Amino acid sequence: MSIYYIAFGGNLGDVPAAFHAARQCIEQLEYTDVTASSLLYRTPPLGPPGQAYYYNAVIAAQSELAAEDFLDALQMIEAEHGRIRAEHWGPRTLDLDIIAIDAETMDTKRLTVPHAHMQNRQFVLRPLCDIAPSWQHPRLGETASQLLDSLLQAGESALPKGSTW
Ligand code: A4P
Ligand code: MG
Repeated sequence: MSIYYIAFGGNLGDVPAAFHAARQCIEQLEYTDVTASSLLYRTPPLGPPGQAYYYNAVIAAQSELAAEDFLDALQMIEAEHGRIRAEHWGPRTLDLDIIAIDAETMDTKRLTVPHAHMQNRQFVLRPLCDIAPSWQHPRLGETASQLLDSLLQAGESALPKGSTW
């Protein structure tokens, strides 16, 4: 049994509806329970200019699925909710990334865990801190809340408070 932290992102169409549906689909996966959900944040887009603001959230799920099976399931859920992979870091309806799996590290063709960019992204760290502030990054040795503090101390402005969803 592992705890998966899953980041939700999207900036096209009815994103909150896609997030709700995706959370329900994850809850319905075999051997899997959603155990926590962060607040829902509005975040400035990282990537090509001119994109709409994103919605972002993070959930925790307890699962007996192996990591690549879990990734397959997330990619099927993305496909069902109209994910179009056109432009790298471009607009998308629903992006589901595995942020972390307990304190595991993984580097395979399909998976880097913890997610390679999580430590630089307030849109991941802020919601992760809602549900797991003391989760410790196994490569960097810092907790989610320490990583978030580093970004804020480096001068990033804090995201506006999130909302329930
Ligand atoms: N992959 C490797 N590691 C992982 C992991 N830990 N979780 C591989 C999920 N997938 C992982 O991802 C490409 C491949 O990464 C997958 O096939 C998988 O085998 P993708 O989701 O198909 O493509 P992508 O999302 O376009 O690329 P990438 O690099 O995942 O983009 P990001 O990092 O997801 O960034 N701005 C705001 N404000 N909020 C956002 O959520 N998101 C992005 C996308 C850009 N700007 C944003 C946001
Ligand atoms: Mg992605």
